Amino acid sequence: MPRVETPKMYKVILLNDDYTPMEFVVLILRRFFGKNEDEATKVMLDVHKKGSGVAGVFTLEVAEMKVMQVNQYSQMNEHPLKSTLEEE
Ligand code: TYC
Repeated sequence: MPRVETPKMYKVILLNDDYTPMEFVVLILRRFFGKNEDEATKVMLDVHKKGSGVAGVFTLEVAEMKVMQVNQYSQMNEHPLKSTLEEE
């Protein structure tokens, strides 16, 4: 058992839907997850094809904030895009 506990990490999962424009998902990945255009496009297409995908991995507080930001920003722009948390 290590003496210093490493914090549990959480995946922020993006969910696919039929209506959110691809460019908007790319924008989300750049704005909130620090991805460049190429990385963001790759993750977006992965989600589009497989139904869900990992936008990033964070400690609980940070992951919760990212999920809120994604869901709020999508709602504000009237897109159904949703994200959720999953323990790593
Ligand atoms: N499926 C969407 C489309 O065809 C694009 C999309 C990708 C939406 C990823 C959400 O998390 C998502 N416009």
